[in-house]
Amino acid sequence: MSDLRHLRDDFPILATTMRGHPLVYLDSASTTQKPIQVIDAVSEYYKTLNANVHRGAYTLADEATTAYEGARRRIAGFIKAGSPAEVVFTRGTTSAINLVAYGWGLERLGEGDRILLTLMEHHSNVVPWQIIARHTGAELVYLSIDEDYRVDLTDLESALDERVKIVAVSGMSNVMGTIGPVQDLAAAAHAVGAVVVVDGAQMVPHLPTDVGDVGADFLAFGAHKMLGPTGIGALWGRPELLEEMEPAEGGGEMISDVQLYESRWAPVPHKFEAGTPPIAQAIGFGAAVEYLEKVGMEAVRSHEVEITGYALERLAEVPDLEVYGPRDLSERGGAVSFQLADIHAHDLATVLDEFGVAVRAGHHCAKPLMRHLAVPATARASFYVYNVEEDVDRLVEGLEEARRVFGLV
Ligand code: 7TS
Repeated sequence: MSDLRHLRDDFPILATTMRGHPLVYLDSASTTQKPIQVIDAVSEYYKTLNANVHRGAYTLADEATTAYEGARRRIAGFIKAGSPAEVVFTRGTTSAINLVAYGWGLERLGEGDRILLTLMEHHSNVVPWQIIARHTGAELVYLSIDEDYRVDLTDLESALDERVKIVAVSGMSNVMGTIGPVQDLAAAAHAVGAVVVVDGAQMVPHLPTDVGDVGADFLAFGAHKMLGPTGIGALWGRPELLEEMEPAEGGGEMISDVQLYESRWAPVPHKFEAGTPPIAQAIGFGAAVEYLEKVGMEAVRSHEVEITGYALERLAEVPDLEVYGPRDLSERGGAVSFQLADIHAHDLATVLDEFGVAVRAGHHCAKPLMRHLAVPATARASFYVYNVEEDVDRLVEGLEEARRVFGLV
């Protein structure tokens, strides 16, 4: 296995115990753990640089602004954006998608228009569009999932016509690990004049990302699933679309002039960043990206393929276990959902917790997908750079113990 084991020393939490066992953290699709480099960047900011950005006439405020804008530059570089101005800081993936829904969709959609989604979307790429559809009279249409847990493109031709104004798709499923057919959808969507929004919450942390290759018009992602702090994320947008797009929030920092009855907006990206931004979090996000760049995203991806391959192999040895997700490693990332016989996922997760193994159980904020898979919930193990084969072995031992506890052996 491409060995990233040495990285574990950077993550203080991995040295802790849970229920008397060394922690096996298998919930990185929810949020990743943070390396000391990110923790230090946040705490150094508060110790040495703390001031509000874009307003102070004093040195400390200038330095804070430089650090904040430096983080934006680094994040833009990480996704190969043309310029830092194409990167808008948001509170996370959810608020980045909401920004497009309110800033772009609300103005442009109307009766008879359609928003095309897929059945594997996270609620944060469903509910904002439902709200916008309700405001505008537009309707939602969905592409289904095929029996290999991939987005089913057989209905694409009938689903995608000039009524479709927005195509919103996940770059990687947080439930099944499926990599979304983003490039195919983007090409087809652009052919009918639709705008493409990619939910990159799982994709950007796990796959080397070049926005030029993705082919989307907007890409939403968040820091906390890629080693960074919570409370910060980004929306990348094509510069001409960001210019046209309305701000979804008004307030300080986002204006160039305010009169009694109207205002003019600050240049992009600031017109989308109303109020004091999460400064320390942005700096932590920059540090996370710097860390991932040092590891190298190609190495992140190869490690994920290897550990997911090992997990799928080991899980196949567990009787009564059904795994939901593509088998082909080139089509998937490291979120592995499963169901053990008819045991509820929460009960299973509770037994695994007794062994220090942290997995998520539930609908994973993807209820339409759960209904399609005809399960109320799944248990999910998800991997990141710090996971090692022994973590998978501990998961499998926990599952064997669960089979005993639930009387399956
Ligand atoms: N999109 C996808 C594909 C996600 O996996 C998530 C979070 C989001 C959007 C929303 O991100 P947020 O940071 O704005 O909340 N996914 C999960 C998960 O799988 N378990 O907890 C959060």
